[in-house]
Amino acid sequence: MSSGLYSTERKDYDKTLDLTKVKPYGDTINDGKVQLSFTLPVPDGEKAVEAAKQLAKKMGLENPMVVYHTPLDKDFTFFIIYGSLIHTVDYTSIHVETIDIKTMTMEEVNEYIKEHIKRKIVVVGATTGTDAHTVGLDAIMNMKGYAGHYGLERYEMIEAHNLGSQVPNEEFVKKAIELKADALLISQTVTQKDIHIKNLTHLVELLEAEGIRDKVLLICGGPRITHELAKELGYDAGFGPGKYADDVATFIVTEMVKRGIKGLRDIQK
Ligand code: B12
Repeated sequence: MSSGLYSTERKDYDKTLDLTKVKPYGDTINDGKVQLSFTLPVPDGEKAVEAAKQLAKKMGLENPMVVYHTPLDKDFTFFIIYGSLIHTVDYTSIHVETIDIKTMTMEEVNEYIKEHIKRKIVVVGATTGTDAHTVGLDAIMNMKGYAGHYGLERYEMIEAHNLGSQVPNEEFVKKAIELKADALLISQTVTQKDIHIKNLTHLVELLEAEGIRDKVLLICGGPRITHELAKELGYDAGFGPGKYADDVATFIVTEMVKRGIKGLRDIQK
């Protein structure tokens, strides 16, 4: 790579950049400049502004400036604050779990399935629990696709079932067994009070109780989902923004072959 923060070129240009002590950047390297926004449950006014400033200092901002504040109603105030962050991180010591595969095109995935799996694969997806956000899951599954990437319903060798939103975990598991799924796709958008974590964990528990967890690929996605979080929760993979049907399809088919996943075809219910 010849450009970007990591290149020798860039480091020579900016001698003050130390990747063991990285902090935010505004105008000059190491200035620590950040913009922060939050709401306080207090009425708008000078006392509220001072409270926001004190909180920003406690968060590690030097010289915090409240550049915008507005009442949301009589008891709540919204703030935007600028300041310089005092904290740094050691970028060189960071390791994250990522999905390290070269994404195939839809045609390549179909060919791969024909050659290596020799039958159509069954993918069942839903937005589960109380979550009513369907757009993310549709982006992955819908025939029309999203951002120029056709969804799984368009794939010749994939039988894709989109069960929609607000599907209870119990019903999802029942449907997955009925449809003889090979891969399960769960979308979670709402994160308030960590409801997505509880919901995702509950599904894993149900699959384990049915004795079918290891027979399927279990994949989740959504705006707050990372691959690392998904793995922590007992999923095989997690896909967030910027990921599309072809990324998901590639993961499913290569992983099915690599791990010899047979799906739920032989489950009698
Ligand atoms: C549209 C929308 C709605 C619509 C949903 C309509 C529908 N049919 O989906 C409606 C109006 C119903 C709605 C309701 C609510 N919403 Co809303 N909504 C949004 C909004 C504006 C866009 C979400 C969206 O469609 N994104 C586009 C898709 C394509 O992006 P995506 O989901 O990230 O999907 C991508 C990846 O994440 C990934 N992916 C997603 N799912 C999956 C699944 C799998 C298996 C895989 C592999 C990948 C994958 O692939 C996609 C493509 O790259 C967001 C704000 C925003 N701008 O993001 C708020 C937002 C998500 N909503 C929010 C909230 C709070 C709510 C409500 C609770 C509001 C309320 N108090 O009533 C309700 C909840 C209703 C419910 N029971 O779920 C919050 C969530 C905050 C949080 N941390 O939980 C947001 C962020 C708004 C905000 N800033 O407060 N909402």
